[in-house]
Amino acid sequence: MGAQDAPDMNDVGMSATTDSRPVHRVYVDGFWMDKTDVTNEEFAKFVKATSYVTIAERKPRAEDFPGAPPENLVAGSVVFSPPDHAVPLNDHFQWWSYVKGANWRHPLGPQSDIKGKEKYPVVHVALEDAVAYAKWAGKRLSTEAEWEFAARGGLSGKPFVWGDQFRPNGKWMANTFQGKFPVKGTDKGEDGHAGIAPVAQYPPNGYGLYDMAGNVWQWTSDWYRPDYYARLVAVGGVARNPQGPNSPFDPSEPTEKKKVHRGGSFLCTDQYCSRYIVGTRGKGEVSTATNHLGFRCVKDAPVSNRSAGQ
Ligand SMILES: [Ca+2]
Ligand SMILES: [Cu+2]
Repeated sequence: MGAQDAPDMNDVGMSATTDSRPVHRVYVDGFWMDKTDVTNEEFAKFVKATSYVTIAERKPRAEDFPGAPPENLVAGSVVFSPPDHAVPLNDHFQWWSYVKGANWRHPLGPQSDIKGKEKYPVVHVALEDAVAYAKWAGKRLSTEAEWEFAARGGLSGKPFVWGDQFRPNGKWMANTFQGKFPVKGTDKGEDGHAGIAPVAQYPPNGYGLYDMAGNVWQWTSDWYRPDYYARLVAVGGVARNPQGPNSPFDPSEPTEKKKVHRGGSFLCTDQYCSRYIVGTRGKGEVSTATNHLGFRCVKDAPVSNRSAGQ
């Protein structure tokens, strides 16, 4: 588990992948994972059955944002809003905006909708939204270790979930960003998709799982700490079913409670953030959703199946 910097990894403006080292061994019990990210169609069924309202659709409470002007306490979410000219890559506020009225039904804001996008991954889901869906479906979010075990699809120590080359024989294997990041309109979608893609448009990995790299980031159930792997290694031995640290800590934003994201998204590019490389880690504040963040679920395997493999 974990990643070294891959040869094509640049990560301008992002911290290097020191949080994904040292590479170490873990053991996870058997489990089942959804083949794809949860789609708009699936999420709509859940909302219909439960009348669930996502965080992005709720008006922020004044007590949670002391000092915020009341006109800013409006339901919405974070949307990729590319500039039309080159910008320095050390300031992500250049291409992310809080958009009033953006939510899973309106991914780019009130004027947008999801008609015809039934098979696209649901986005603008915060952690508790994903957890609520999983519970309703009789499933749960994966731990970070389970996620990486699944993503590797039986391959060990490879930079990509499909193997060694980013484009084996010239073939695109994941939905990432082409063109000049993050400039508007330069992603012409040489990989088949400019922006978000429906699920399962690229070959599955060795375990039959789709989109374990690129398209949308995925929530896991682990708190984020950059030193978690180092701590596991300090304990020694093979970590069994690690569940993440007991509490979150991100030195770059110490007051924010973050969980681990995995997989990268349609915005990943070797010019900025190569986190389609398996083993690299993302992170996000638990109540923050965006239009490149989704999730999938897992389910425990029956106990008899688990012991069969030992
Ligand atoms: Ca793309
Ligand atoms: Cu990225």
